[in-house]
Amino acid sequence: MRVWILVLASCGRIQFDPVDVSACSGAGLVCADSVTAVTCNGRCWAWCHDLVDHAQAVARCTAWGGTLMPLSTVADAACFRTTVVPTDSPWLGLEQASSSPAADVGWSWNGDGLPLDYTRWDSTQPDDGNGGVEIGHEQCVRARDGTADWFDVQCSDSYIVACAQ
Ligand SMILES: [Ca+2]
Repeated sequence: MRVWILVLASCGRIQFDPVDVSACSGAGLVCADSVTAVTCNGRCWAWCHDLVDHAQAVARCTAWGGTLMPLSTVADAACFRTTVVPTDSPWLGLEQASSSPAADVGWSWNGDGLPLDYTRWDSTQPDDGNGGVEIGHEQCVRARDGTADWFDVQCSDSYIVACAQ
């Protein structure tokens, strides 16, 4: 009987506490600069001020065990600028499929291919570098310092690393 109770307690913990935020740590996120780790909306977020291109930012977040700054829900987006990266210009995990026929289509979070439930583009974005037509120039996204709004930029540009588990 005692064993059965322990099993139920274990299942309950897994169901109601999917992320052990008490264990939130930036350990494993490779940065020359110091790493900041905080919890928000039940997730662990970590970032540093290293300036790297999009591919390098993705690789570092993956190695840490997370994904590049995912702001796919209103709740997660609310963490940004209030708790996670209050200033500075981080990469966001938004990517555009290379076959997209226009600047404002084909976007998904970390390449999952799912439609966006929430967007916060700057009023002038996405513009694919003012081209108006998607020609593959700006298929990654960052937030500009001082705003939470999204700007499509070239993936070869350099911005800071920010991740979430
Ligand atoms: Ca742009």
